[in-house]
Amino acid sequence: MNLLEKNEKLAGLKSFAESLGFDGFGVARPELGPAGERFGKWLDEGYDGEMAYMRRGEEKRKNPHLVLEGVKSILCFRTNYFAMEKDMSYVEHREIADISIYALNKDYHDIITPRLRKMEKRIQEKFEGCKTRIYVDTGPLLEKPLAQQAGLGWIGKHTNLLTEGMGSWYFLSEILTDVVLPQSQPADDHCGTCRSCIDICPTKAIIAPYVLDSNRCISYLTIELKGVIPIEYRKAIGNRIYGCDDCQIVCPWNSYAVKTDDPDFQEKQDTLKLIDLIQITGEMFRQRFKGSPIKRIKRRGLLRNVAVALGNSGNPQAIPPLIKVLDDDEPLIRAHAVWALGELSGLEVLPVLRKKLNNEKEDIVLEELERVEARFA
Ligand code: B12
Repeated sequence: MNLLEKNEKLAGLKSFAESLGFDGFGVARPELGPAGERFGKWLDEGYDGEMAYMRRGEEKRKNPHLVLEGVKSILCFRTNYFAMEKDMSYVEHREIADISIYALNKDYHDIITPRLRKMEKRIQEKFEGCKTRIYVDTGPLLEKPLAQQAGLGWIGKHTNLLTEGMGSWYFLSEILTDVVLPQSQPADDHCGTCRSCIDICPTKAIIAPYVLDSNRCISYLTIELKGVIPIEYRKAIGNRIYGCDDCQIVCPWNSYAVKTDDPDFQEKQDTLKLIDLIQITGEMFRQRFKGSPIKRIKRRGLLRNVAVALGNSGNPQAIPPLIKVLDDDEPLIRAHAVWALGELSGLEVLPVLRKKLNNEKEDIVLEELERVEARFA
């Protein structure tokens, strides 16, 4: 097949991708260049926190040839999920749970995977007998540097991929293939001297331009971290209960973000009250978050985050439900409820805590109790 024919087929694939709801499409070579080394350094510094899967897949992430033997091209796709304006005023509504825009809808893996499968089928029809493999954050692949090479945007100082005239509110996904396809023109960096994302980050997780320490990132702390949220970040978490959008909200390029009319991404923030969420039972959790990415952190993760947010809410009405939660079976939830009660109450909370936790055996809960006792000593 000559280059002209390949370009024609590629144009056909591009319009098919658009019809499936992908708003950006490009081709990268399966070589990572400096991104592979930077990834290794990032792991060496421990910036991956407890995300063991990042380390496990290190070699594959650095080398797409280990993901698909004989890979020649990586088709990269962008899916816009921006359906609602969001500004920093959400932090003032301290009694309302904030959920990152990307997590408001059905889990994006479930939305994008069927689209990728259709795309994969079309590629196999056009290039008979070719090998393909699809990805949407479902395996070891460095999606951002590949998408940058495929011309879909550049990696910003906040470390997300962003695009001129489009912003960064989109997901990435890929199809690896052994077909040699013409490579797209890589995108250039347009962050310039801007530092908005670095300065806004509540936990100062962007420790240098283009370098994120996950251990500090609220997205990591509220989603990926399974255990106790380190005390030094709890106040900064504010009312964010699942992920964080701040570095993207303040990015000047996001003022050009175009809203999507994709029916799968139309869910708006539905003013969930923290005080209601803390009272959610296992059954209610399963029903309310069925199909949502939030189900990933389970009820224990959600209530841990909600307890922290309630501790930051300044709302004394949260005290009774938090006291009730001290009877929860889950030590992680009890521990964060103790902290929240210490934040919301005065000295009078101590006898209540001591009585409720009279038979407490779990170290993580007892440590929180000691901390509150020390605070009022
Ligand atoms: C692990 C992970 C996380 C971790 C770590 C984030 C991170 N920055 O890597 C945590 C849990 C914190 C996270 C958070 C979020 N994530 Co996430 N995450 C991933 C995942 C699985 C791997 C990313 C990775 O490889 N990180 C490794 C490090 C080394 O990469 P990096 O920080 O990008 O570093 C690169 C550059 O910064 C660059 N670099 C380093 N130094 C320098 C210096 C210079 C001078 C230059 C030019 C470049 C440069 O080189 C590094 C290697 O490429 C990807 C999916 C995937 N498979 O790729 C999704 C992914 C990156 N996440 C995504 C999303 C949506 C988010 C959140 C926005 C969710 C939210 N609202 O809470 C936040 C954003 C937080 C942030 N500012 O990054 C999307 C991003 C889409 C986009 N537009 O870019 C992805 C691509 C998932 C997807 N399929 O769509 N995520």
